[in-house]
Parts: sequence; C-alpha cells; structure tokens
Amino acid sequence: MPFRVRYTGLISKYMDLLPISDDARVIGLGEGNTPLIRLTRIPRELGRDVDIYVKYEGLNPTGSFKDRGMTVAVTKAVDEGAKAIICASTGNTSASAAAYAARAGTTCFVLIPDGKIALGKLAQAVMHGARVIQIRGNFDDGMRLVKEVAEQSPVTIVNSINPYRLQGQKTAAFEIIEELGRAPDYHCLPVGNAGNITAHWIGYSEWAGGGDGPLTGACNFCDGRCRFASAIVDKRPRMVGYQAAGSAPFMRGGPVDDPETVATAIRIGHPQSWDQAHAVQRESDGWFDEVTDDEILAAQRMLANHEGVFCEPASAASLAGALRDIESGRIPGGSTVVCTLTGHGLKDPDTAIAQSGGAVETVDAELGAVRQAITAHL
Ligand code: AN7
Repeated sequence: MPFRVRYTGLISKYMDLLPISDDARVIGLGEGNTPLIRLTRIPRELGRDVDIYVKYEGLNPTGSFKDRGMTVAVTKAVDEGAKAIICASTGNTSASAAAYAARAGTTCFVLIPDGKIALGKLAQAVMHGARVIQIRGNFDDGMRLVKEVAEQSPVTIVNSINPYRLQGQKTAAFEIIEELGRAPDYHCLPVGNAGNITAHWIGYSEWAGGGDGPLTGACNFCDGRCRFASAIVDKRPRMVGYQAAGSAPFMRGGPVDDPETVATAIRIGHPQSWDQAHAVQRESDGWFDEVTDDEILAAQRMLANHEGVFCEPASAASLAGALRDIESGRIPGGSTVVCTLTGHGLKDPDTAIAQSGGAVETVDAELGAVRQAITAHL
C-alpha cells in the first residue's frame, strides 16, 4: 500500500485525534508504529486455542512505551513556553524525558531511586544530558518531591499525571485496532502507576465512539486506505492489569510503603492513576492480579527463548499473568489476547545475565574444542 507521507511519528499520524495545534513544533523521534507479533510456539505448547499477540513497545526510540506519551507532553511543554521539564522515574520515563528534552533543546531534571534503576536506563538519561538526581528513597518519594518542587519552580512535570502523556499513549490502542481490524477480547498490561492501562482504555473508548457511534476514517497517514480507516469498532476489550507480587497496591486495596520486585520498572507502591485504573477495571469488566518475580523471569526467558522477543522483566508480567489466566480458563478458549511488552530487554542487562546460568561456555581457540562444544548440542 503506497503511503502518502513518510512515517515520522505518532503525532503526525494521529494529529486529528491529539490535542496538538497545527502550528506547534513537533518534538518527535519516529515513535509508535511498533510491531504486533503473533506468538506461535508458546500457544502451541500451552495447548489452548487462544490467539496471543505481543505489542512490542520496546521498539520505540528509547526502548519503551513512554515515548508515545513523551512526544506529546514535550511538544505541548515547548509550545507552552516551558523552560525545563522534570520527572520522577523508575528509569524508562527518565530515559524518554531526557531524549525528548535533548531533541527540544530543553533542560531536563530526573529524580531516580538510588541504585534501583536498570543500567541501560541510567546510561540513557546521562547520555541525553539530563540532570540526574538520585534520591535516597524510592519512586514514590521521588514523585512526591517532584510535585512539591514543581509548585515552587518553573518546571513542567512530564510524569503520567501530565494528561498529555496519556493522550500520546492511547495511540497504542489505535495501532492494535489498525492491525487486527477490531479490538482484542483481552488486553493485558503490567501495572505500576496505572497510567498506561488508563491510556489504552481511553484509546479503545474513543475508537468505539463513547456512545456516539464508532469513529472511522481518522488515519492521517495513508489517505484512508488502511484497515484502520475502515475498522468499525464497537466492542472494547476487557482490560487486565498485572502487578509484581511485592509491589501490588491494587491487590492489597491500598498503597504499599516498601515495594520490592526484580521488575524495578514497576517498583511502585503509590500509583498515581489509582481512581482511573479502578474505573477502567469496572467499565471494561476486567481485573487486576499479581505475579511473582519467579513467574515474571520465567515468562521473560520463555519469550526470548521460544519466540525471539526480548523484553524487560516488568513487561513480562503481562505475559506471565496472561498465560496463567489462559491455563485456568479465566481467559477462555477462542479469545484474542494482546499483551503489551512495555520495554526492551536490553534496558536491564544485569538481570538477564544473572539468570543466564551456564549459557556461556569458554573453550580454547582451536577446532577440536569448538567441535566438541557444538557436538554436545546437536
Ligand atoms: C517497562 O519510568 O513509572 O502503569 O518512572 O517502565 O503506566 O506506570 C515506568 C513504568 C510498565 C508501568 N512497564 O506503567 C517510570 C515508570 C515498564 C515501565 C510500567 C513502567 P504504568
């Protein structure tokens, strides 16, 4: 299908569906348009008749879904004359904010929990020139401090409490509809602050027309020839949010003061979108559940090993939970399921290497030794 314009990012593609004025200077890096990959080996091994797709958000420019929200939030901040942006972060928000601020030529401050962010994310924030402030505390402490600082200083918060973030992130739902020609039956996501599950629900709901009838023909990208333009979507998915067991305020019914999990991205005890997430759960007839660190790491390995898709631990929470719910029948046979893989596996090389066991074998640089190493596995 011939494209009218080169893909330059989600703002230009979905301009009509985003709160961006035509003359705004777009701060973009080609984000969005991520692959929706249909799993093959994992469903076969499960022996269940369920179509599982993963939305590989790790292929965004800075390696996570945050870029969808950040392009809109930073474009708006610059448009409104902001001098600097600020965020608290478990890592991915800081990497994304730093990159978009660099692109905009704006100062970026990031507050991160001391020693608890994955190595790749810290490298990104530093390389993009953010002012990195490590606090002796966790994400929730950082978020509280960011709100307090922003009351007194001319800085724009780009955490997901900034509504433009969710506007950008809702476009992932549009892309899924575009690919499938419909909404999935179940959409599974890892939940930290619950901004992303809320944003997806906004996207699906807008597409379904919120009672005014479904939207069609809104694609700005291909002259209305793609499936997106003709998709009539009146059904929304049931939204399912999975938390890490040591960091699961939605399962405990209230904030958790000392969240702990190997999935540092979702090591969040005081979710910022608490009420919105409960509304999503009610309106979509979905649910929350928790997965253990062992289940998270097993799903991460399985996905990398059986399907060729490498995501970070937090992202694997969506698949870990979905697999359990498919096996138990809570997600019934015949369903179409989408799991969002929120971040790339390369973000957290330490956790990957730590669980790689005997995968690396050292031998002498001579033919006999190499042949022996190979023969053992043939
Ligand atoms: C890979 O970067 O909160 O439920 O500060 O990085 O919308 O919070 C990261 C969150 C899931 C949870 N997966 O999304 C941050 C931050 C990954 C993430 C989440 C995050 P929300």
